[in-house]
Amino acid sequence: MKEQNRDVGIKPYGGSAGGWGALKAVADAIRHQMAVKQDVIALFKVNQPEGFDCPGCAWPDPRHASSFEFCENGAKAVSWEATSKRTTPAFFAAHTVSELWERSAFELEGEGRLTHPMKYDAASDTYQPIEWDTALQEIGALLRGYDDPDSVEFYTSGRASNEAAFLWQLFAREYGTNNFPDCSNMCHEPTSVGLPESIGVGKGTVELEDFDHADLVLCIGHNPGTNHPRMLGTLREVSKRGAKIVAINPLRERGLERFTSPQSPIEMLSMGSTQLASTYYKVRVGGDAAMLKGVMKTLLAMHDKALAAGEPPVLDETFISEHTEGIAALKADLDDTSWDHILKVSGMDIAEIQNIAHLYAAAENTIICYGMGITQHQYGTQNVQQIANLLLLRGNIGRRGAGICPLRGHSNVQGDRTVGITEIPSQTLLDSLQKVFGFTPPQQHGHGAVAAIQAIRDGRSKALLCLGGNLAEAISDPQITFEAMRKLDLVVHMATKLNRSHLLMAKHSYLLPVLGRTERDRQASGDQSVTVEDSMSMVHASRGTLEPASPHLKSEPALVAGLAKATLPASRVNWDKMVSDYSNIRDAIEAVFPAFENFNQRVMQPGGFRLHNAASERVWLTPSKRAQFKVMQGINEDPRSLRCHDLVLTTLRSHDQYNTTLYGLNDRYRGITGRRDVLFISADEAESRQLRSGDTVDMTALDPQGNRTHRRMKNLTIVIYDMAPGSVAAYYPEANIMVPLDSHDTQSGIPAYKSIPVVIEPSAATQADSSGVLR
Ligand SMILES: Nc1nc2c(c(=O)[nH]1)N[C@H]1C(S)=C(S)[C@@H](COP(=O)(O)OP(=O)(O)OC[C@H]3O[C@@H](n4cnc5c(=O)[nH]c(N)nc54)[C@H](O)[C@@H]3O)O[C@H]1N2
Ligand SMILES: Nc1nc2c(c(=O)[nH]1)N[C@H]1C(S)=C(S)[C@@H](COP(=O)(O)OP(=O)(O)OC[C@H]3O[C@@H](n4cnc5c(=O)[nH]c(N)nc54)[C@H](O)[C@@H]3O)O[C@H]1N2
Ligand SMILES: [Mo]
Repeated sequence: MKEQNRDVGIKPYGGSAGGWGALKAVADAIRHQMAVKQDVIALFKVNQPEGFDCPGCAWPDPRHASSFEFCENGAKAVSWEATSKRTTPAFFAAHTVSELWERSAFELEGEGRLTHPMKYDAASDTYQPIEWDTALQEIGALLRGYDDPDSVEFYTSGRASNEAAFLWQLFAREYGTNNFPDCSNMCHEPTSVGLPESIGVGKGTVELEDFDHADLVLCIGHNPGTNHPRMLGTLREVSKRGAKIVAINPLRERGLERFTSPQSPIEMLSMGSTQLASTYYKVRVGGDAAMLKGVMKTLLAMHDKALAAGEPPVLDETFISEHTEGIAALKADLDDTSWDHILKVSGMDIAEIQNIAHLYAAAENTIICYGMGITQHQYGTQNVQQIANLLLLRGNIGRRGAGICPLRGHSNVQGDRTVGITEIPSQTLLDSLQKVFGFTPPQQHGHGAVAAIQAIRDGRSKALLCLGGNLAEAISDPQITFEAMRKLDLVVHMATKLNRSHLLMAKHSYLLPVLGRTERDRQASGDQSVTVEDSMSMVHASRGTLEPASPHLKSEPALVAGLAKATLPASRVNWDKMVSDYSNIRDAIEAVFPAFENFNQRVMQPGGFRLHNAASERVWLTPSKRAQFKVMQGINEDPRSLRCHDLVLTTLRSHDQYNTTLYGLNDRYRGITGRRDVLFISADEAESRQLRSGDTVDMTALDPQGNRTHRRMKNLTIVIYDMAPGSVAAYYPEANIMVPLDSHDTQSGIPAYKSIPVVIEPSAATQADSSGVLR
């Protein structure tokens, strides 16, 4: 770092990830921010056979884990839900919606758990309590009144259990639509769309045990210290075994560099730590595909050279000829891609790219992990496919210690997809629903998240029902989205805590409180468990142990069933039976999806079971029954990549947030305290603009032609950070105002949250807004 950041609240972080800092952060958070009672903490049974699944992330548990694996951000996620604070009818009576709108996201959720079903009253501009039955009947009547079922949107956030999600899609499809915007559309859609074309399966191929056998783990575009902290324990083992970890990320993230395991008394007491990434490469924001192509180009050259010298081949030629298609086209594309282009777009040196290729060639088994740094781009799907290409070149899919590992987001986002939350259902799924339930599901495809907002904006969609989440704040372009939402006829939110989406009032607006995953779910047959699927296709049970936050809460499955009954009086589904005992829902899931054979029995095994994954066994479910090398289309001609805008903005999560939920205003590992109105930039980029740390700037988004737009963030405080050239970073969701709704990956529709061309200039104002809260 060339210069110390001099402003208050910005100080480089010197420690490792984890360690005493993590323990202290949890203790502070639980005591102060989250107001969790001591006796409740004793009930935490996270990720244990008898307990609830951690709502924090989708990283799997080590098999047969007997003890609670400590994770700072998991503890925060649980405590945030287990708070003793309540958002009651008295609170809503005392504050108009217009007044609440002025509050920050942090303040809104900070009010605690929702306790009663509420309905908006326009005359008083307040939410008022309503009886459950009245609410359900009113919503049912409104839904029955729409001529076209496709004018209703059914949103899902990825915390919903398999049971809730399955009933949700059943309700929507019997109602008559495939409109399933969901958080996956903003997250790993490029994985769901890109991987089936490449390897026939839209999921990762590795199991946790594969990390015990890998020689090389490439971590591209994810930040496990904050977003998947339990992964650090796995990486620590990899590193201790002497295997290599290589990080490729525009920002130097402490969680990829060093870790002190709170599970290790020796590391904790000696203040020691384990090095994670042996090498760290700073790729330019949006430069991954170019970097990957550079690595493959090098690999091909190494292969030719080895063959000429009579040395062992670098590529796995047997695997390529027996299992794949398209190598010639890939080679031609790599030949056509100039080093000049690769270096310019990736922002890396040729030596760095060659180094990655040499490490990859030297490793027997390689796993590539990736997150939002790969997916949330204009070319997110093609980025994912380039990763698959690189793995296929050396046969690194479908054998022990090797494979592709997308790090999923929400704890059950993968499971929701598996049980039918998709706007592009397969014919097999639709036929199967018809066979099992006897109604004809709609055949035409529905809306994903961006398409849903567009339909609402254009008045084609009239109603939005949200099973959790905060769609309005999570999606791009709040300028368009907020206005669109206010035009709806009906909006129904099923939620645990108050957020900004709930304050965008439709003609008829309902806010319905649900049980969280930590809470006991009592139904007619007794206490219920639900099930979830992690990033590695492991399905296991989760049973809440805490007393519900209010006696008026409904479980998500019960609420969805209630809505369905109120909407569809002639329904073919026995909703009461489903809800009385969730085993009946699991039987129905098994009847529709053969992969869930013996579901109720297998899920009772400690640790659950793994869903079959054909690609892991080298069975390729592509049309030609072979894995496909995919050539990038469009990018070489695209002005966006060729022109190489001077600065590209990426949007990030801080250490103190869960998506749109802010736990606090700190970002410990990046050295930020008490604020979020910052812009990360490298020392060189700052110097070339005569900017110093602590200066304030205004940032303007550019359109693809490089013209200025009206999208602007003002008074951002410069933070000099060890990061790639040509790149700047700001926090999500504040920076969503910089992303136009129509700026998304053409294949998967994912908003390009992480490739926004921008310019920055010194602020007109001399003083930064130090409240740390941007609205
Ligand atoms: N505590 C906590 N846990 C979470 C979440 C949370 O908000 N808080 N969210 C959950 C969800 S829904 C998700 S999807 C996951 C998200 O987990 P991640 O995928 O880790 O999410 P991000 O913070 O968006 O960004 C990831 C990393 O990508 C890097 N990056 C940015 N742009 C680029 C690029 O162009 N190329 C490359 N190579 N890297 C880039 C950033 O520097 C950052 O380190 O975490 C889940 N877990
Ligand atoms: N710029 C930018 N935008 C992004 C991203 C980014 O990296 N950059 N990331 C994207 C990603 S990966 C995602 S996944 C989306 C997140 O999009 P969402 O999943 O829609 O958003 P969350 O912030 O996770 O939702 C938080 C709300 O969920 C509700 N909630 C919490 N627990 C429960 C529960 O158990 N049941 C129910 N019914 N409700 C509950 C609470 O009311 C809380 O306010 O955002 C996307 N937006
Ligand atoms: Mo996500």
